[in-house]
Amino acid sequence: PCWSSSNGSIRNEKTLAMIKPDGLFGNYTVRIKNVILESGFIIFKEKVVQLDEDSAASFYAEHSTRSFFSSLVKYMTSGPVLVMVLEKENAVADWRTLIGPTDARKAKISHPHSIRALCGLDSEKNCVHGSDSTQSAEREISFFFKEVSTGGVVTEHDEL
Ligand code: IDP
Repeated sequence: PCWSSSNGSIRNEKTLAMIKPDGLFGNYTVRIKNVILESGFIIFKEKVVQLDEDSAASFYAEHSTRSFFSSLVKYMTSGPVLVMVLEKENAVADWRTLIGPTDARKAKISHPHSIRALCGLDSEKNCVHGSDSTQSAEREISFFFKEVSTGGVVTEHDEL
């Protein structure tokens, strides 16, 4: 079952958030985590990962034909990333809203309080990632955390 509240949103939805190498190198982790916690998310799981070329390419497989793909893989493997499973009502959409538009230059103008406006540089180096749909969240969470269940079903050790 999906656990819906009265307004139809999914309670305890999960999404995948990532602080990309520029975010970690720039020491933005604490500020980003404060935004996460102040916005009512639970950090359900987290770990630091160094992606290799194959895993970065696989994570961004949907962009494999784009001109920026090899540059993206190089960026994503340039240092460690911090991946987090965030949980709250409407986690997917709310985390996307908090991070702001893909192009950090545009974010600084149109969404000055977004995380990408805070720590991103341009359309590639935008310091954070967020799943763009519940389907992506499911794929991306199991990409990094095989043990986490994402469906609306509450499993034995999923919740307190
Ligand atoms: P999103 O991260 O906001 O969902 P996507 O279009 O899914 O944006 O792109 C994935 C990642 O690929 C972006 O976060 C960014 O790092 C990189 N990227 C997207 N568009 C461009 C571009 O036009 N040039 C260079 N890198 C890009």
